[in-house]
Amino acid sequence: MTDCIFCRIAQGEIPSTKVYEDDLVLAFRDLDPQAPEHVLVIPKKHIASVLDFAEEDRELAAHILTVVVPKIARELGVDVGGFRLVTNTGADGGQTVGHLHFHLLGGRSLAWPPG
Ligand code: DGP
Repeated sequence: MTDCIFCRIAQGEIPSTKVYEDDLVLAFRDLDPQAPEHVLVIPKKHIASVLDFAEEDRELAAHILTVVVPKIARELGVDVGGFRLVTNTGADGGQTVGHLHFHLLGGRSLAWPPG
């Protein structure tokens, strides 16, 4: 989708600070970090939100959760102290970009519940 900012980042049309990339997934630093480590993990394919994962995306979803997120967490060093993985969904969930993304936040003690 050419009007999707994260599709444009995935295609390299908009610069980002990459922390991980493979054929299916890109992870880059959030423009407005809410923690010392704040990375966005996105599928390169346009998926609007976690509600839009289709049957054909099973391997992609598993890849993100079982390979990509643990690898990034270990590389950032937040696996030891802990971190938060969250995907805001829809207006009440606070989603502002309509391309599925997982926030990986760490490097400080995070409060709960979120606002
Ligand atoms: P959400 O509110 O959950 O949809 O999160 C969207 C996040 O995306 C927000 O934390 C700011 C970040 N963001 C928006 N535009 C850009 C951008 O152009 N570059 C980067 N690196 N992050 C962006």
